[in-house]
Amino acid sequence: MSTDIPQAPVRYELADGVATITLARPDALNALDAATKEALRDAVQQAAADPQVRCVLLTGEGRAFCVGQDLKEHAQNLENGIPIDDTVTKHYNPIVQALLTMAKPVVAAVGGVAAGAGAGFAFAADLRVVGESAGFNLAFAGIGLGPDSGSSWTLPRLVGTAKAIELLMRPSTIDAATALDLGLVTKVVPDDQVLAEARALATELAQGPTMAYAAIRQAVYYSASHEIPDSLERESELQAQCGATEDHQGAVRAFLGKQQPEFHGR
Ligand code: T3D
Repeated sequence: MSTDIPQAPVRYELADGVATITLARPDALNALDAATKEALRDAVQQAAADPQVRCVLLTGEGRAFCVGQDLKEHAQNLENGIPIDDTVTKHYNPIVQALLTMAKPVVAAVGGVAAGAGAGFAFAADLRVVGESAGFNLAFAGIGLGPDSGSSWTLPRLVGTAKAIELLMRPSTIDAATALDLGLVTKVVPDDQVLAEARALATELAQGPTMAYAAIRQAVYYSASHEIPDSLERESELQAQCGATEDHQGAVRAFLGKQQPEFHGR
């Protein structure tokens, strides 16, 4: 085998309805250089578009989940006059847009530190399974930047506006136990069980009512920024779509027949 071929910076595996997307630059703590951001953007968009995928599991290889923008590459870009908004528009925004809007659930397995955009990606998941020694660092202001990767949208929804501003203005690594208390994470588990626990959760979700999960994401996010009448109207539209699914109709029959429902995501 040639040693000249660099390892792909992102791996994509589909099994049991779960697309596992793994940031695979462990020696760089999964820092986001251009190749990694492009591969990640393509992977999340592929998962969003593939009807075989009924849940996405996002994780990072090695001792970090992701430390955000690769600052070594970033320094070179600054020297070469490449503007910041180039990567935000080309990479960070489409990645987070896909994570937050795909019509299926997203689980993050956070086995180590998640910083900057890495934290933003984790916050864009519906559920976060986190290792005991993992942590989150809203590192942006530490290098003189404001928030990106959707963290100005997700973080206040997770912890409230005042805490979000504090975490962004005074970045430090919040440990897993504190993150759990703040409501930033779903579950803290021993480090060596993060991936297995997250995979079990993702597999469970992949066997669930996919369109109902999509409706949950869409209704909750919509209602967070709309008045009650509009939110009720949106619930109504989404419920009509769910009500027309085989999954709903089969589950009602199963309930009345005192059987376990089987969901097929349609
Ligand atoms: O255009 C744009 O880029 C805008 C987009 C921005 C999106 C962003 O993500 S901005 C935020 C970028 N990320 C950061 O600022 C995080 C910087 N890192 C840290 O604050 C800390 O390293 C951590 C809190 C993540 C972890 O701390 P700790 O004590 O566990 O590890 P460490 O010793 O600080 O770092 C270990 C090594 O990783 C070290 O290298 P060395 O000394 O062993 O050779 C460190 O330089 C390197 N490293 C950590 N983060 C990055 C990094 N190298 C490149 N890029 C990084 N982001």
